[in-house]
Amino acid sequence: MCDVCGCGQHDHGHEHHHNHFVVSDDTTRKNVEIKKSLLSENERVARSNREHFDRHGILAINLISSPGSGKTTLLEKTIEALKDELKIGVLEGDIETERDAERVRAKGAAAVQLTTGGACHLEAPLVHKGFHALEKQMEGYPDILFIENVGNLVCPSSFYLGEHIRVVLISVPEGEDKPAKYPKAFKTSDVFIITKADLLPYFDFDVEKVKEEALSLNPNLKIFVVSAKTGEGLEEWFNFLREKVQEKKAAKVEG
Ligand SMILES: Nc1nc2c(ncn2[C@@H]2O[C@H](COP(=O)(O)OP(=O)(O)OP(=O)(O)O)[C@@H](O)[C@H]2O)c(=O)[nH]1
Ligand SMILES: [Mg+2]
Repeated sequence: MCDVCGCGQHDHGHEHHHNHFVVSDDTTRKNVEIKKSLLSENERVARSNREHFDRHGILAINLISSPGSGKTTLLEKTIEALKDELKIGVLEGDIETERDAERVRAKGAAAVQLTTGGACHLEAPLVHKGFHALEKQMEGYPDILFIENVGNLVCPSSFYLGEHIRVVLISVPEGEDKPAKYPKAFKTSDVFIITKADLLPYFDFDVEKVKEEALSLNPNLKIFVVSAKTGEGLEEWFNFLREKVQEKKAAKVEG
């Protein structure tokens, strides 16, 4: 699948029956070493991104979910609601196309599309580059920077981008077993948003059970249940963002 993080390293393109989990040859060892050095280079640039955001009092939020969970739709609603009170910038991560950047621009936010050309997650150096393009576009700094990661619930959890808040989203049709099956996304996030709550009557999705399971993985998760369609839960999300932006600005003044 992705050549960068190594998640496709066993895709040899032929039929075979080896057990990959016990293979320990030279190629495997080299792949692990390359992955480790990529992760540490990523970490170094992520820290420098974070310092840059802190210096300018910018609240950076990284959104992670499977394709289609409703990341861009939630951003569209958020921009509509907050654009008159906050400066909003968006970095849109996708494998291909400018579509999500066009969608959020149409709602009034500045946006830069980051296309990974195959990689299934964003990395800190691309965010660094994209943020400078966004600064130029905005002729200044945003109050909030949203980074919409590539639709994928696995690999983005391993790559810190310099964000202050990591948000994981699961939509109701995806099923209630997702926190347990994709624990890293939940363990490394600060916020969990259950999206498409308007579809609850049509699916076996027990919200309380899902919340409980997510909290058993990470007791510090702040949880929202929202519907972009009916507006349910959105005001709580907007208030949370307002509060966090104020905290960030106050920290900048004190610093
Ligand atoms: N019923 C319902 N549909 C929704 C809601 N939010 C988003 N959708 C629909 O879900 C689909 C995918 O939404 P997107 O916002 O594009 O999802 P995404 O997570 O940005 O997708 P990728 O960028 O491809 O990963 C669209 O058809 C949306 O209209 C919601 O609250 N309720
Ligand atoms: Mg999207």
